[in-house]
Amino acid sequence: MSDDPSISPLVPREGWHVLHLFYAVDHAQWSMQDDEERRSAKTRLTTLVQEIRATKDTHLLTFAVVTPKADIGFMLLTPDLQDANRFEKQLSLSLGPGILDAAYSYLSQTERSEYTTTAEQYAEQTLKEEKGLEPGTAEFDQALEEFEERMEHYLQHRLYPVLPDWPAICFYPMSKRRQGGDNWYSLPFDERKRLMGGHARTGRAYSGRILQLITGSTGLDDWEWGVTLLAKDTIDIKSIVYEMRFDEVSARFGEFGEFYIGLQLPLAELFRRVCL
Ligand code: 76R
Repeated sequence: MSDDPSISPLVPREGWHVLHLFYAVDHAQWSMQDDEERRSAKTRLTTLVQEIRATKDTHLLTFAVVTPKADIGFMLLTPDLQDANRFEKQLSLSLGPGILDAAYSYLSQTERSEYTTTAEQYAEQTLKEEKGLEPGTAEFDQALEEFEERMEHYLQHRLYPVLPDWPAICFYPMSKRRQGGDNWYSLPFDERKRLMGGHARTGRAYSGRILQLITGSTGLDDWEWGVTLLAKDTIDIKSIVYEMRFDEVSARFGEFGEFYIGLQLPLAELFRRVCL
């Protein structure tokens, strides 16, 4: 909620706003603060993080960025863009002016995908054609029921995700190519759908090892999607991204921005980690 009641919330018809924020710590500025100032700065950030996390339908991941591309990262998911904007300004200033320098940021929204597999497609292509199961048999019905349950969960997760505290977080922005014969947006829907089907198959093999969240950013930021991957082992991040490069949809159409790797940490450890 905004402090000024005349400012209306800006909540999308469905889904949430998502901000990825990456900051570098200005250690020269920080070293000029005395112990008392440093303590109160850290308390301010800690209190702010608690306040953000106490906001309805709002999640905030805090992580240390590996490599000097940045030091501290936040991933904020919240319905109202007014809140997202307010929290983002507060986070930037929380340790005092000039301490956190923006290194990279990304605005996107959670979204459904128009290529999600339907139960009919799964029944036809996967159960009948690939697995050779007969409709009406117990095996077929059970497999279809499992699929429907999984998809309900998957759709809910895409729009209203609750992300686990798995240690490794990978973020990168991406777009689909729009060049000559490889213009994703000039392909007919059926062709795009077929290509995305192959992509989903590769992705599903990482179930339980990779938690992926694809958020849309056309019109909101410089690329078309933000890709967030959570993992317990960085090998799974490396191998899913590698394997997908062979997938026709990534091989022909994928264009990628910078990659950021972070480690989710509680704030007290995060402060120690980045030497604050
Ligand atoms: O089962 C289904 O039908 C859902 C399938 C699915 C869609 C629609 C899916 C599954 N993704 C979808 C959409 Mn994905 N994804 C990426 C990347 O690095 C790269 O090459 C690409 C980055 C990864 C790593 C990944 C992982 N996916 C999308 C879209 C949006 C396209 C659109 O809507 O126009 C993008 C940009 C994208 C990119 N994908 C999966 C994964 C994984 C792990 C899965 C399986 C999820 C699961 O079933 O649990």
